[in-house]
Amino acid sequence: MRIEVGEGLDIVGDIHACYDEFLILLEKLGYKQKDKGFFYHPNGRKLVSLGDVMSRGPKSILTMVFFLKHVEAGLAYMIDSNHGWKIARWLDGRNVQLRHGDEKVAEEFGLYEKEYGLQKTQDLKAKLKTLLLEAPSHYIVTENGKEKLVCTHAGIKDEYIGKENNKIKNFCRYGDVAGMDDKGKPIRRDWFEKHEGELKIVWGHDPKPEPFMKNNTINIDQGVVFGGKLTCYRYPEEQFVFVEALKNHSGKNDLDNPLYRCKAD
Ligand SMILES: [Mn+2]
Repeated sequence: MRIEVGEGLDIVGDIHACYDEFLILLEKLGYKQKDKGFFYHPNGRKLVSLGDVMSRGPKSILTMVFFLKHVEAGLAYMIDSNHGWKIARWLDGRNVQLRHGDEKVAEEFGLYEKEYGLQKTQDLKAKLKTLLLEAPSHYIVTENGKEKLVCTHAGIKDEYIGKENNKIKNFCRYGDVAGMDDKGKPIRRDWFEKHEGELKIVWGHDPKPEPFMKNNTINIDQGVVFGGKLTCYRYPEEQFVFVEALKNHSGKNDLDNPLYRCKAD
């Protein structure tokens, strides 16, 4: 779970199947498409996805296949996440309820199978299942071997950094959830209040209108699927690059839209 910063990392927040916005982001960041659909950065930079690349939005399969290819080729890293874990279990044939936009992934696979046939669909599902099940709960970014930055999906406790077990995986997928409120929304505890020290933590999952910084933590999920924007945090430059959503893809509006709730707050 350690990555040397190398020629630089482009850390991308929750894409949620907004593949068109993601391609615009890659262009803005200077990535060039070369042979067989691979995207390379001329300076050798690499991509890090904070997870939730699929579900809710329109192009889950294309986005997952992008990371399948680029992770296999050593050009990108992808972290475990709540939707990723749900889809992994679904692909594994386990009995899970697909909702909160995960049902859109199943719909896409239905269309994919009609177009490409059962065998090709099963092959792809098996590869994506492995990718998602093997994704780590977090990465530690090092510079000349020194730990500088942690990338995770929904949060992490300081004492979990560098370790991996089921409890830690769940915390990183969902954050510090204290149950559900009477409307069925998760009650989130602010794990970042307890973060101490020099190590910077970059996370997503909880959409906020702008990057949110507290105690050396940065949230870079700006809710592109809800009509917000897709965020990249470049390291070591510590710069943000944004792509505005082409539309609100989520089907949610007004009070159901988490971005709207943030703005109203
Ligand atoms: Mn999430």
